[in-house]
Amino acid sequence: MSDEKPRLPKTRPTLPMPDEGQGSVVVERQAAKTEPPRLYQVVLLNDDYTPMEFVVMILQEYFNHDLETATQIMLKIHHEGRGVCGVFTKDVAATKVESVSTAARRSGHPLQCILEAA
Ligand code: TYC
Repeated sequence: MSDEKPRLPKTRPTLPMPDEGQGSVVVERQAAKTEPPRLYQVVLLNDDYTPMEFVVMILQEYFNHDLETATQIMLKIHHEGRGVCGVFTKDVAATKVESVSTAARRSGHPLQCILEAA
């Protein structure tokens, strides 16, 4: 199932031109400006087995956080159960989730990484 909210096609009526005695007024519809893309959070979940160092490495390598920020985010996840790694467009967020999940699996860790609408 798609989590996309339906987006109505956006059109905006242009102002009618004055009727120059022709007996009719044409109302044009013009495509409205493109909306900014929806954003998605990539969230890491806590577990009892993934080493803290591995989570810090993931936050540095895949989300470009420096060591101090990565450590703070990891500790937040450890204490609160979850934490946001970054906010991205849908394709980028989905690719991050896939890359992190693959890296965790390859290393034998149960680390869970999910995507949420921001
Ligand atoms: N709770 C883990 C431990 O004590 C560390 C951990 C932090 C695991 C964050 C996952 O997303 C996570 N080793």
